Amino acid sequence: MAQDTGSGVYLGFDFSTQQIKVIAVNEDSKVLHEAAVKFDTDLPEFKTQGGAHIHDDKVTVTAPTLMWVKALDLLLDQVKTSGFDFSKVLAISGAGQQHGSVYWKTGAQNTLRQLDPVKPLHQQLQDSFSVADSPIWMDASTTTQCQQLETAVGGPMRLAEITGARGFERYTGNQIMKISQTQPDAYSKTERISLVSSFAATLFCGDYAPIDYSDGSGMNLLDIVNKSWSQECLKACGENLAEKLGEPVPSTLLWYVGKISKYFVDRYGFSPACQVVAFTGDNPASLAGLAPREGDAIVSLGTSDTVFLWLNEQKAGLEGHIFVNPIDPMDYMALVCFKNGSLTRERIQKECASGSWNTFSSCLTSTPMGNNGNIGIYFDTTEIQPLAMGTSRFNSNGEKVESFSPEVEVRAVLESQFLARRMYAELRGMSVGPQTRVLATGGASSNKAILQVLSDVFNAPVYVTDVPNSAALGGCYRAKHGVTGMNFSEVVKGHPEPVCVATPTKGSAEIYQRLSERYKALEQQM
Ligand code: ADP
Ligand code: XUL
Repeated sequence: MAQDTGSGVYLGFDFSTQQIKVIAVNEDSKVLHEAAVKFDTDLPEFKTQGGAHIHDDKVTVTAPTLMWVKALDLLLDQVKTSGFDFSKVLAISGAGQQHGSVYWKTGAQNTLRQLDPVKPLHQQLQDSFSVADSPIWMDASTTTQCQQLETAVGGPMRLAEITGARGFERYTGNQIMKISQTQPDAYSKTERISLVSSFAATLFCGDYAPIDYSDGSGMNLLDIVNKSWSQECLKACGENLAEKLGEPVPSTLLWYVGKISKYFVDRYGFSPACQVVAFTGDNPASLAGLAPREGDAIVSLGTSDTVFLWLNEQKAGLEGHIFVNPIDPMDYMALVCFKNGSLTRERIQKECASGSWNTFSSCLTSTPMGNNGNIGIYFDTTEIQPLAMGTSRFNSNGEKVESFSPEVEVRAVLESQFLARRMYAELRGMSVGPQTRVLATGGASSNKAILQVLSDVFNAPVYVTDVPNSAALGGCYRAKHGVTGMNFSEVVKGHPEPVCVATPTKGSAEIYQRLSERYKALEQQM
């Protein structure tokens, strides 16, 4: 293994929807090691699909908390077996899928402080959760709670002004409110509530790690201007909630989090001096991992699709989300998220392209921009904006049709997805044009044919870096930023320059301008 022994090493973890990944980099940002554990296939005993359990009502979506713990056991065992020298690691940080919540049962803190290095974590923490199934970002079951919260603070716009977003079903405050209402006993036996990110940091610290401002912005609970919990929101969501959440902290400052726990020192050979820098959400971590320039728009094509950008100033709105910036807490980050991302593309790939991404790509290259006027909208699960579910197909006359040919279907799913990404991101402050760099990341960013459609629909060049795991890499950079106190631009000095992989095809602007108007009208009908 390419481990360079001379300089320090930083580890970045990504606790994402379908897997946990880790990346190790050296002082020059060179990737030394990468590994991953996939929930569905490496931990089949938890019976997840895409890392989650979709309940019978179709809107409740959870993941077994203990599965994440066991995945970390497996991942670290795997990295250790490969011969990786943990003693060189100066600092770690990482990311978690946003909005998901973990409920630590009274007494769990004691267990965390006394972990036995001979045993895996999942054996010791199996009784530490008061709610066994963590609600995750794909959950859409809390519409009632969103309305209650909005009403409590004076309406959706007021909630957006305080917390950066109107009430969104997946936002953690609404999820907590639901648990406090439907499982009051479990709620009262909860001594601490973590986000997936702070839960992961907690495992490494062997004690409760705080929630950082940036991921904390995805809860409908944080006052994103004053950087403290909003008392009005806390009160509406659950009793003694401030106590259960702990104080939020800036995303970058090291001294709030701490050193790696003795458990990891004894079991894996980490240095006792190894620091843990606050973990954050996967999208904020990706912002760090892509080392963007001002004006770049980032499109992440993972389980969810997200579009996000760095903002110097923010203005509340009802669409999309504003988070505290993970690198500079005085700045902000705008984000729009779409639930029907890779898993929807994957379904169409299975049904129309024999399960092959190559065939899927050929369908894209063999069909024209604009798909001869055919438009399809595919919401396999309830979408975030619009809050709608189901599939609709329209021909060039705007008539509803039952099916498309496989090639048309493949192009239709991408065109409508990217038209929606662009339309909603523009509402949140994105402006794209031929000068904008669109930085693509996430699983589907390895597919050039997909990125060509993205470039055509956005009418902007698309870039990728050769490290597709930007959230995990962002963990490495944030770890280094946190412990060294260097400027962020210094931290990412060795970051590989993004490479342009697609530029807009001639004529795309006009075609997609027209299609965009039609898409908007059809979406409204849904
Ligand atoms: P996560 O949200 O778990 O971090 P990733 O960013 O790793 O997810 O993306 C995983 C997804 O990437 C898979 O569900 C798969 O559909 C998609 N994917 C992987 N390879 C390709 C490809 N060549 N073309 C399109 N999509 C791909
Ligand atoms: C962002 C969102 C998703 C998750 C999972 O608001 O819900 O992107 O972070 O990746």
